Amino acid sequence: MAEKKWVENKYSDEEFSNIMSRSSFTRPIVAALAGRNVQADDLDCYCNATLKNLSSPYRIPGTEKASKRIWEAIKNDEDILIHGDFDVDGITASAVLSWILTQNGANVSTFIPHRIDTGYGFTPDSLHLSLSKYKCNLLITVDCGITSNDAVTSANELGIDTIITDHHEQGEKLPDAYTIINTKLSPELSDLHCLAGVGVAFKLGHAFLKYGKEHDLLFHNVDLREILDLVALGTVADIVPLVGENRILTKYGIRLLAKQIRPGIRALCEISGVKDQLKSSDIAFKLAPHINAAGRLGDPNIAYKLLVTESIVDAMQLAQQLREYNLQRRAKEKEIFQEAESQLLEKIKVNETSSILIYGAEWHQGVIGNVASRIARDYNRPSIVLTIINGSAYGSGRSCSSINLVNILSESSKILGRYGGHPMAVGLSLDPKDIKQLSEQFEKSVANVLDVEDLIPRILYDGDIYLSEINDDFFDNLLKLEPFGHSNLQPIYRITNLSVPYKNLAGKEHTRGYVKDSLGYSFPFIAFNLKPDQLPAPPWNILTVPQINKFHNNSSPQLRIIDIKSVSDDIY
Ligand SMILES: [Mn+2]
Repeated sequence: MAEKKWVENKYSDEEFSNIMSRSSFTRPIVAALAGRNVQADDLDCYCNATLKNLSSPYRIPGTEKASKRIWEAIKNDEDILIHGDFDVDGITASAVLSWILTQNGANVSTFIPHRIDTGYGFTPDSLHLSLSKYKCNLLITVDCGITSNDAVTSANELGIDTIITDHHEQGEKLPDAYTIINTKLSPELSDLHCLAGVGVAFKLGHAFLKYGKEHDLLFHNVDLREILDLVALGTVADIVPLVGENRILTKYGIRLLAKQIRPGIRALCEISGVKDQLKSSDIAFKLAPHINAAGRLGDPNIAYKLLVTESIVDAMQLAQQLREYNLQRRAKEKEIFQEAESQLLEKIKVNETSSILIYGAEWHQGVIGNVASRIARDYNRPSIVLTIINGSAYGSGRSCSSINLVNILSESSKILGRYGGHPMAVGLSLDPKDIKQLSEQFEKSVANVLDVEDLIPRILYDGDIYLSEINDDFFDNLLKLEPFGHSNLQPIYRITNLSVPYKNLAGKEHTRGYVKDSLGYSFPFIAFNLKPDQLPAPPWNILTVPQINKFHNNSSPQLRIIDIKSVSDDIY
């Protein structure tokens, strides 16, 4: 194992005592809450927030104006076109808004661009392609559009009003749209900057219903709770922080998802092996990859149809297709990752660089983002993977630590075509002749902001605990911290000075066993992807996620080991 630095989540003793005295939580849970910066005053809301705690959608500028315009479109029998995107966020956002508007008599069609044919987001090409298929007087983008100045100008020339809803970072100049709904344009809405594209679309849907109720226009009082399963799906899949209102939306959404009421969700759970007790990790690792695979390798409309169909027979067929796509996606990804890695070992002295940029001819555009993620994670450096297709280079970049890739790329904007995205994940295109220049500038820009410290992989943990503290109360309390995900990871604890009375190979490459502390308490553990002979010499200090292991009808607590150090080697 590569040596990783263990860093304890910092919190003040005062905050810890405040939470301790005002809750019935056990010490390890209080440490996790304090480390997540949950204030004692917000404790009740954090643990028990209900949908009533969602703020008014009118807080977001543009929602009221957009709502009025949509109701006008319904009254005048105009055609509304929702322009989505091909990832889970863009597809669920399209489904959510389309459902809310259709229930109230709107004529809605949905266009999801094809990654290879039209590329990412709302562009002049995607506008013209969508207009060749659907009628449109009013166009609403979801999860895209904030940098689509040209496409909006073209729409204006055609007499089409455009409402932009997006959560991506803005460019230099905002598009000349009818109205723009994006919380990131308003610094005072920082509590809503975490929303995914589907969260923003949900807010517009909510505003639309509120406006309808206030002006006596409602045709059908939609129960927004019924669509929260899709909001949770898009939010968790887009890896936005699960804090603030995202926590509320996903908490209730996951409960609905777990009921598998929607035929598409039922079918998707079936083919991806999700049973009852669905958790946010099932969304991230099982459901989302299948939906994304449609956009990566085939037709994202299959995934869209799956989410909106009312027929379980159709849903099973569509889900089967997604299964195929996902298998192909995994095979391609593996192939390209291996090619990229051998190139990396040959050409790049990773220890001497701050960044990684690699490229290949005709690598499949749909999977290079995942390859970049894996490289950035494995080598702990901001990484760009480019593919050269038909004389152009297209790429994906993924960041690490706190480096903002949108800012980094802006320093190379002269040689880039389209680029943009999020601080941690960007897309870009350029002329292949400029790759060398980009590579040099990228390295320079990253080196400028990168600390040597940033290059050492680190694991944040929530404090030291004793084996005796992992009891039934602990696991009951832990449920209050869910849903887990980005910015709210399942708590990781350090336990020191453990002997290992027993360990054995589990499956082909894992280890199961027992650890024991000096007080005589012992506890079962599982160490994934580590065989017994790869483990350091005991006694151990470990970082662990205590969890309930469910197997058939049995459930028992165990320690999932995140990292191990021999006590004698633990210099940090
Ligand atoms: Mn998104």
